[in-house]
Amino acid sequence: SVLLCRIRIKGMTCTSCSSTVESALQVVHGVLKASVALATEEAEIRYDLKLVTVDQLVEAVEDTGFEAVVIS
Ligand code: 9UX
Repeated sequence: SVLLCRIRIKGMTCTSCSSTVESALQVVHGVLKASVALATEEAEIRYDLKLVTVDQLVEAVEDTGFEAVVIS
């Protein structure tokens, strides 16, 4: 089953930052689509809940060096 997750990401200052986070999310097993908006500091992720957890999505963001807080 596919769900949508929104994560607030703190500390991004340029489009290279947001691209790094977006790419990190896109390669996580179970992620179908991920987009990161610098202006809103938000990631929107479509994922298969049988394959990946929200905690793992948060970890993937934090592994890039930015702070992540689940919004919904
Ligand atoms: Mo460049 Mo964005 O170091 O942090 S990738 S400002």
